[in-house]
Amino acid sequence: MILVKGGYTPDVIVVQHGKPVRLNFRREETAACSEMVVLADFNKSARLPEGETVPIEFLPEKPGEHEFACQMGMLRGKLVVE
Ligand SMILES: [Cu+2]
Repeated sequence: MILVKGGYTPDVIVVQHGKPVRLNFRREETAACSEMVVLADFNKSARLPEGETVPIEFLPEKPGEHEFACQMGMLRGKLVVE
């Protein structure tokens, strides 16, 4: 579970390559800044209604580091694929 409130908590997520990943985002604020989360390297984005848990699922095929961020790129987190 990634809490979204003025940022992402935790803001570093470590996963294994070759295994399907589900990130559950839960936004606990109404600030417009955080209403979308974008995982650009995987062509994923989602709207985060306040108080709802929203999953983003994808398959990281190789090791590397990727950013997830709000639609403006102000709030940032890092996905580490091992
Ligand atoms: Cu923002």
